Amino acid sequence: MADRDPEGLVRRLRDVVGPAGVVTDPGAQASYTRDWLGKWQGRVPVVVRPGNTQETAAVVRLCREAHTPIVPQGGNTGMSGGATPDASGAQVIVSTTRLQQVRAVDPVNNTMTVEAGVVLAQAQDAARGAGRFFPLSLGAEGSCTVGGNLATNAGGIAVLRYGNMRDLVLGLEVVLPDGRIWNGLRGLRKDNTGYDLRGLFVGSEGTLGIITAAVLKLFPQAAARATAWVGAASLEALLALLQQARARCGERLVAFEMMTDAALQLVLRHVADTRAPVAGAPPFHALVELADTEPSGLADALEQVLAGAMDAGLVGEAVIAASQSQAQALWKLREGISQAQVRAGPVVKHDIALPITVLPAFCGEAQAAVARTGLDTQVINFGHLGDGNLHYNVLLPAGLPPDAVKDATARLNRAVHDLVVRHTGSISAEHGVGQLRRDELRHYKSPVEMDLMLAIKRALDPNLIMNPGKLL
Ligand code: FAD
Ligand code: 2HG
Ligand code: ZN
Repeated sequence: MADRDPEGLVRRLRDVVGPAGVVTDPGAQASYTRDWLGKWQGRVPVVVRPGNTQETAAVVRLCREAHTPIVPQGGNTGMSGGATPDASGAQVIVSTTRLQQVRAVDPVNNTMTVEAGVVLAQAQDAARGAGRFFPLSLGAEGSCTVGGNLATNAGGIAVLRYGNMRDLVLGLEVVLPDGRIWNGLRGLRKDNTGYDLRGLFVGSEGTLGIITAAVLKLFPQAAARATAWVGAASLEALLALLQQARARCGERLVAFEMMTDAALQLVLRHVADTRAPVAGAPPFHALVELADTEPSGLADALEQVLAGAMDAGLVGEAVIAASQSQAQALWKLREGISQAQVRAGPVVKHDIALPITVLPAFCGEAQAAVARTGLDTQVINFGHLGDGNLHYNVLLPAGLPPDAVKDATARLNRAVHDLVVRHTGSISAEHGVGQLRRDELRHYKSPVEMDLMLAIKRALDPNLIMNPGKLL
């Protein structure tokens, strides 16, 4: 800790947030200082849990005075190590988990104002309670927070229809690195009064300030949903199906998720109560979902799209969920992939975005590039096909020693990311950079872009106390 009197700082922080707002016992800190994947482990003298925006600002001011870096943390479900402190013991975690208020829901303006520590599923419930729909949805929605979703610009399964978190936010309240509060909680769809400050904080991964509240967009609730699973012989066939579904269903198409058969088999092996949705083992699978505010006609529309695709030879086996529980069983297969990977062994994660046109060529070339490393690997390729976002993950043998995992990670990152950049893609689509991809970012971003980002960082956080070692 840069502060010469860390105990004094902890005492002053306790004075601000009360005894319930500080965690100093290392046992009780364990769930904060380690990430859920078990990749990163940090050490802190204290986890601070302010109860409101004013307390958060006071905490930031105290840390700034004590030259003590802050690691903002929400639900700690991130995939890139952004919320895990370093091992120096010189940083403190500021957890938003007590910022729990749904401050307002306005069904006429179609907005709600929620605090950063509200869990995503609770935000969805609050919208539902007012007869509206908040569309961000992802596997961790039972524990990730709205603040974390904003700070990582989270994506998930409905981006195709509703966009990512950046598209779903109208206003922000942020505690700045100097302890001032920026109140930008405006529920406006039009506001051209200068630079896009809100946009700066979305995706900033805790490096520019602590988001304490947000105004989020709401949408009409769907009256009907139709969900199908299809098997296909190639990625090209799935892309053709995607185009047809879009052309016929328009905005009713809300999700188009892809997984290879290797990914499905991993889930069937490692996740309880799962079974193969279609006969045979087609090399590619897709989970397609339509939703509409009109209660009737949706299943027919889906059936027609699939019948047309079958006639054209695009898909083989297909199944349409006949009930909500069947739909849930299909989603369980898709959402079980992360857990199945954890159980299978060390995995090198690639969260990449490409123009969907180049996905088939990319996948062929990436398979060859991974094979050329000569490593013992299995590619687990899946993702949000409609967004061009693949989780092109590579599984390594269980029990591989940490040094060998590190070496394999560096070689596989280079093999996959070189190809991504050659195809004008992005090396971080939705999980952020954190500490996982920091070196990769520096390797691939142009000097101009790095300069611009560093200039923004220095302007907002000249003392470099917000989440050092992450992103930049
Ligand atoms: P944390 O993990 O606590 O923090 C993430 C980053 O945000 C850190 O850099 C942290 O410093 C910063 N941060 C957190 N809160 C604040 C704040 N209030 N102010 C400033 N900075 C802050 N992500 C997707 O995008 N799409 C998916 O489909 C998806 N699926 C997932 C499935 C599973 C099973 C799991 C475990 C994770 C998944 N994720 C997915 C990743 C993760 O859930 C998201 O990144 C989520 O947005 C992180 O929220 P969090 O509250 O847990 O943030
Ligand atoms: C998903 O799409 C998540 O399921 C997690 O973004 C991806 O486990 C992963 O790599
Ligand atoms: Zn994803």
